[in-house]
Amino acid sequence: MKFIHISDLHLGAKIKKLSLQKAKILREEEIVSLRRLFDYAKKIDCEAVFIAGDLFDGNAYSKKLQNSFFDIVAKSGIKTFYVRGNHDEEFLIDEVPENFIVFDENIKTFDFENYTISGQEGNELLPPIYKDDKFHFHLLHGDVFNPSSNDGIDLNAFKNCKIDYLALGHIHTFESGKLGEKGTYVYSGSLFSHGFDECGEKGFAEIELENGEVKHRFVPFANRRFEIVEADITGIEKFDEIKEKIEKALDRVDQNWLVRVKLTGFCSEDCEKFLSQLENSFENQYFYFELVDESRIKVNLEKLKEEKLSFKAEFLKLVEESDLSEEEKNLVCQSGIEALRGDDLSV
Ligand SMILES: [Mn+2]
Repeated sequence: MKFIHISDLHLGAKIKKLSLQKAKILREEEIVSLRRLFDYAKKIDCEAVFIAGDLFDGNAYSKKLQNSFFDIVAKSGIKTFYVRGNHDEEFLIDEVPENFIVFDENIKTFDFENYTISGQEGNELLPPIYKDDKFHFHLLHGDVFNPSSNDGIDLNAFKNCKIDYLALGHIHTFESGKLGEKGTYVYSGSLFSHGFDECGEKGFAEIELENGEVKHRFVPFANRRFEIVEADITGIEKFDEIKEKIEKALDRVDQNWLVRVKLTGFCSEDCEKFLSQLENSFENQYFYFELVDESRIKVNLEKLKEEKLSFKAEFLKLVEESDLSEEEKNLVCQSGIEALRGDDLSV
């Protein structure tokens, strides 16, 4: 007997960095992915799908998007249980399909032959009370790692109530841990990501229940992902060499991904960091590409000290004569010169 647990789809979320055209491609792909997910659920004869909140993002999305989603759910015929998240608002449509069950602020339990499914929306959460020895699924949306935060969930309150599988949403990466003696809490992570703050593989949790034994696993699902890679250009001066370094950093990056390359390290003032040229050479190879320069210019302190009538040279001399340790002197010199030059400080 199999179940699928997803969360944090944030359907309709704006993706700020992308052009309108690319954002539209992503939005359309998300609906196609959802169709693929429910097709997969049917293929594995899935008993029920759990959506642990943040299904839609606010209310600034189209009715068409919501219709497409509910059309997929209705056609699948699979029981789909949903608890609202902090980003969910009232649906734009009046009626949801019959097989789409919404939990509200009052805790509620649905009873099936071998298992029960319960859930509750909001912040005033109560532990469920079960009257049988069946397998117990419970759905919540919130943060178990910060119980005192606004969206916090105190796991202690759920430790002894015989929940077997606590299906959670809110945290966008797959995580799981023990709940009480026999139970597990699981974050499925977001089904697809919408920015560089949620890099890496995205997907869902698949649960298998057999003779009272339960197994769950993360199933990578999203075609696209956001990825940040670093290219350290310390000591590199020439444009072609920097390009090569970036190519190397992009070694394992798929062309369908959305990628940010971060230049790091120290280079000289003469370094050929032609950023727009570099960006041009890569941007057509990936669905989205951006280059962020976080490398620093190496300050040649010895050379600066020799400058005549120079504020920088006088500053360096003052530091040298101070009682600071060698390490502290270095740090003060480096950041002082950067500040005098108007650079961002590296320390
Ligand atoms: Mn949330």
